[in-house]
Order: sequence, then C-alpha cells, then structure tokens
Amino acid sequence: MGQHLSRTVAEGRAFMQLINGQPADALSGERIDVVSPSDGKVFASIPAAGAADIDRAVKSSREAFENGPWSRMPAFERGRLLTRLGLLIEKNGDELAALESRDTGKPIRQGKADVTSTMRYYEFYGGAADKIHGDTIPFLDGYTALTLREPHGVVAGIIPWNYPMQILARVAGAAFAMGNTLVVKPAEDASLTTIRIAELALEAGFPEGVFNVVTGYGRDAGAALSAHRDIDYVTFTGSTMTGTAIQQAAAINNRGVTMELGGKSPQIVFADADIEKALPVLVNAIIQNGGQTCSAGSRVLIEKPIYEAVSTELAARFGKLVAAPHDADGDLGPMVNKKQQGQVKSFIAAAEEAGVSVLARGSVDPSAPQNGFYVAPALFGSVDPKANIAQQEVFGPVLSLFAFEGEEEAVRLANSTDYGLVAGVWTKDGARQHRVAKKVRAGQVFVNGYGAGGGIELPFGGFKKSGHGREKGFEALYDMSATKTIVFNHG
Ligand code: TXE
Repeated sequence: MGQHLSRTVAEGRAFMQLINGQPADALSGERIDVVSPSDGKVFASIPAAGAADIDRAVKSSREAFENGPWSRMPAFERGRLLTRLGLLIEKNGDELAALESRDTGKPIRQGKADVTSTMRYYEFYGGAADKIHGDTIPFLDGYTALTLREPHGVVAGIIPWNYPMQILARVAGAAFAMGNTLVVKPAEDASLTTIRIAELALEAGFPEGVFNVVTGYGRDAGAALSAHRDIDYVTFTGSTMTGTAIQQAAAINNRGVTMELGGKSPQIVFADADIEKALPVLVNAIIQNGGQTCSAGSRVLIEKPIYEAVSTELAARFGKLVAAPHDADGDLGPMVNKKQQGQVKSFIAAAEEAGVSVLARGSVDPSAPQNGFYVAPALFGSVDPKANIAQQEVFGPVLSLFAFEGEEEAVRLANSTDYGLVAGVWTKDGARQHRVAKKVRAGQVFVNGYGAGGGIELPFGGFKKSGHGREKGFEALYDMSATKTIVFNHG
C-alpha cells in the first residue's frame, strides 16, 4: 500500500447510499462532510438521511424478504453468495484498507488486518449458512414435534466507527446466513467501507433490496431506524447510552435486540506470570486502534510482589509510543474525530488534576498535521479503583495500573466496574487459570494472551452494561433467527 492511495482514495467523492440496488442521495439532498482524522480536512461527503429515507430502505428490505428470490434460495446458495462477497473483499483489499484507514485514521496496517478479518467473517458465515438446523423432539405418543430455525425478517444494523468493516461483517454475515434482509446505518464518522461493501455484494450476486445502506446522523437516521415499525430485529454496537436509547425505541414495537456496548476490560497479572510474554500484549491491548476498541484492555491489575517491576517496564514502553497519521509508521493513529479527541484529553487532564500518578506519556509525531485529532498515550499508576479513570470507558490510549494482593482481591477488582466484556488472566498455575476465568464476569476470558475481540469463530458479547446477546461464531446465528416449533398429530 503506497502512501499515495491511502491519501487520495475517495478524494472529492460524493458517496451515495445503496437502496434497492441503486445509488440514492438523501431525499432532502442534505450531506455530511467526511473528515480525515489525520489532518482534520474534509475529503468527501455522504448523504444525511432522515426518516423518509429510512422508510424507503425498510420497504425495500421488506419486499426483498417477503417476495424476492432471497427467501426461496436454498441455504447453500446464500452461503455461496457470502463466500463470493468474501472473495471480492479480498480482491479489493487494498482499496478497502485505504478507505477504512483514511476515514477512521487507523494505521494502514490495521486497515489491512481489518480487511483480512472482514473477509474471514463472510467466509465463515458462507460456510455456516447450510449447517444450522432444528431438532426433532420426543413428544407424546401419536405426535411428531420438530423445530425450524427461521430468519427474523428485516434486521436493522446500527454500526459504530471504530471497526466499521469488521462490525458490519459480523452483523451481515450472520444475518444473511440465516436468510434475513438488512438495513444498515453505519456511523456518520465512518460510512465509506459500508457503502463499498454493499456495492460488492451486488457484484457478488445478492438480490436487490437484501442489503440496503442508509447513511446519516444517529439522532435522525439511527433513531428513525431503531423505532421503525416494520423492523423485526435490531442489532447495535456502540456506547451504552445510545444502546439504552435504541432498546427503548425497539421496545415500543416489542422487537428483539442484540447489544454490544462498552467495556473496561481488566488483565490480571499474577506474580508467577511469564512477564516477557505478557508485556507486549498488555501494551497492544490498549494501543490497538488507538484504544478505540470495545474490548480494549484498559485496566491492568498486577500482583504486589511484581508491581514495581511490571509498572517500570510498561512505563518504558509507553514513553516510546508515537501517534502519527494513518499512512505513517506510528504505533497508533489519531482519534476518530474532534469530539473523541476532546473526550480522551479531558479524561487524562481530570485524572492528572485529581492527583493520579502519571507513569509515562507517549508523544505525537512532530511532523503530524496540527489539525489532526492526536492524543499522546498515557499510563497511570497505583490508580484508586473507585476513580473515574478506573470506572469509565475512555476509548483512547489510556491505561490504568492497579496493585492487588491474592486471588480474591484480583477477582473483586476485575469485577468492580459496571462492564463485563473481556478479561485476561496471566498465570502459570493451571488450577488458578480455571478458577479465575470462571469467577471473572466477562463474555470472553483469555488465559496467557489477550484477543481484543479477535477470533471470528469465538462467541463474543457482554455481561452487565457491556450488553446482551452474542455475536460471532455459531452463537450469532441463533441471535439472528427464531425457533419455530411444529407439532404433527397423527392420531
Ligand atoms: O457512539 P454512539 P459515539 C463508545 C465510546 C465512545 C462513545 C461515544 O466510549 O467514546 O461511545 O461515541 C448511532 N439512535 N463507543 O457517540 O452514539 C451513531 O450514528 C440510533 C463504544 O460515536 O454509540 C452510530 O452509527 N442510533 C463502541 C452508532 O450509533 C444512534 C463503539 C454509534 O454511536 C443514536 C463506538 C440514536 N439515538 C463508541 N445515536 C463499542 N462498543 O465498540 C447515535 N446512534
């Protein structure tokens, strides 16, 4: 990937939504500027959809679900279309990585890694489409009872800006494998790859109306979509606050929801851990995507005997981290927008003012454009578990360290926030690995490693305020379908 492509891709382009297989502007004609986080400059635009656009898209998806070829297509053929889409994503990987990287500010290598994962989602769900089936159930004499797994119908997918391509893929892969049709609203800050992937789906042979994309602000397009009466199921990834609003809107129509919300994920490092193995993983878990990852490892709990040594090592590594433009070779890119940059900076400033000890700050590449949304990474030590920085999701390159004594305190600290998405446990003691992994309230627990959301095959989702429902793996296929029981009376 040359710098040239990632700087110029999409330059000056007025992007369109995709409704019923056709490019579509917003009915109002209004547009949203697309800003590059690396330099703060506008480089493209997307339509600003309102309720009327949402209505159009939902009608198209309803028609495709009720009367189109999609519903009559054998599952293996739907799977084949998904696989074909995955191959087209691979073929267009350089363009997609460049688009994602410019649109979100993430380093180009992360954009490329996202393309690989995205491709894998469509491959996985392409293969899974004809492998989910119901049961026959022993029932009363003279009866045969069986279950079918049926699609919900029209699914609404509201997608955030941190991993747009990947999060779309986990929603779309599972929804399509089960035979649903989909209306997607990507985030106003990062819609470009969603539009491009819906175009590739048409090229792969998806029937019109199966995969509709509307772009716009959350308060307009997002709110109208989640409250629409003809949506059968809503799936959302984003902030806990917006998730609550979306659930309230969906509740008016009594619709099911999958919610993948925030996190404050802990990594617990016991004194017997392989520290050399742990250190790069601890740093990467908070630096990947600039810390704008729901499963970011934002808290590291260290057993007292090794606290000094581990915190000194982490401080040395944090001090060398450099934030740089998406197409430079930095450790992290800028934050996605000015609001996110402001949020992260104010968390850091408030913690400093409250007297939390700053162990190290990284830096911003001096040649990075002044108007980019950069934040120098921050490492805080001996943090009070009740402090704001210990409890709130910062969603930036900010890591807090805590000291603990013994297994019980480790588990108590790990579970001491409102969230429960992911956790890491570092110890060589096999029995302790099992005990702690079971006691930590998190949807995914990694032992002697940390996946930060990785693993297409692995079910993923939260406890507590981190959400409910499961994405990824086969579990997502259950969320994206409903069981129907049929009973035959032979008597
Ligand atoms: O998120 P929102 P924002 C967290 C993270 C971040 C904070 C704010 O802590 O700092 O959220 O980010 C759409 N009805 N995460 O404000 O609002 C919106 O258009 C329907 C965690 O950008 O959750 C976008 O498409 N939709 C996270 C999507 O919701 C609405 C990823 C996400 O935006 C809406 C992103 C409404 N009323 C942020 N309001 C994760 N879990 O990975 C907004 N939207």
